[in-house]
Amino acid sequence: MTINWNPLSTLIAEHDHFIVSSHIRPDADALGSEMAFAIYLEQIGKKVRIVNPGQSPKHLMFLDPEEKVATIGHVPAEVIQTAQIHFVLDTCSWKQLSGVGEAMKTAASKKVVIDHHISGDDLSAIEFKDVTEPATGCLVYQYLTHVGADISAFQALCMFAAISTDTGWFRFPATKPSTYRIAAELMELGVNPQDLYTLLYEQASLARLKLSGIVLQRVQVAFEGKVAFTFVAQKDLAETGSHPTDTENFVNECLKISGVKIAFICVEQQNRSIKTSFRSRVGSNVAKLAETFGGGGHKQASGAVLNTSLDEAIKQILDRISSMDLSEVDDIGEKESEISPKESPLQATPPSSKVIP
Ligand SMILES: [Mn+2]
Repeated sequence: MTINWNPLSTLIAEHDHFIVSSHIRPDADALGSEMAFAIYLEQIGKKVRIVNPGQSPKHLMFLDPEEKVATIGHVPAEVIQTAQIHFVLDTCSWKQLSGVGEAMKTAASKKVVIDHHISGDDLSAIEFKDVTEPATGCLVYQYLTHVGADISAFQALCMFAAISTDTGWFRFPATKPSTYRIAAELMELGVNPQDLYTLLYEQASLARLKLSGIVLQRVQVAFEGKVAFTFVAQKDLAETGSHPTDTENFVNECLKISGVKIAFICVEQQNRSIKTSFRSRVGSNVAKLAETFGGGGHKQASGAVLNTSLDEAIKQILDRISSMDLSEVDDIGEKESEISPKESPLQATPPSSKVIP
């Protein structure tokens, strides 16, 4: 699939005042794509503001060293209202645009979406979408090369960060030969993947490392090793001096155990509710599971909040897993011999011992 970029060039040529936005909790694909694209617009003499619905995470501030990215609450309303084109990158969802979406709705600007997500709302936008691309960064790169932009080393870094993170460092199924070609070209433009990897993935605090020790020590498996889980209590954060965001990714560690199909982590919140994240390998649908607790998400990653104790939350989740068929055998064309319907991955004997000692 190749996007016809000419209409985008025409739109840009005919206007001068632009807003570039992306989704709440911007990730490296959102920020990297926005930065690389906005810098290009500036290079060709356009006025551009990057305005997001929420703050950028601290660990991604290296993509915005001059703090160009503003949040919607911190820009005067007329900035959005007077823009001629409002670019939306890496999302096509009103919900994900949050406050930016609200402001967009009343603005007269033309809306333009550059995105790679399958699902989305009708933003009444001109869309430049390619769902076969693993990252919006790939689309921005395509456009910048289409117009022969003079891509700086920093823009290259932004796009490499966008693409490498959305592909799980080039290993997710959406990664394709052209993805590696783009990476190669970005490297030729000055990106050092080793340094970038360190910036992205090797910035843990001592507190987080200690917390991970506690949390991983606690991992238990159930259902004959097909489900792995752990938990974080408020006192663990206090004892290690960790930040609540430090619990991110621990659930993915649980999924690394051989044979595990579903992993979850229960994190006790300050208000004592239990925020639970579910992960699964292809073949099991944890969105269904999260929905039964009033949550939601994707088949492979979902979440829910349970208003109960840690001990009780884990018990309820295990009970629910034992009573549900979460397998997605047909969906992925998995061979019947691998998972027989009789022996669904999640209908095995529940664990006998009490979950939390
Ligand atoms: Mn993306």
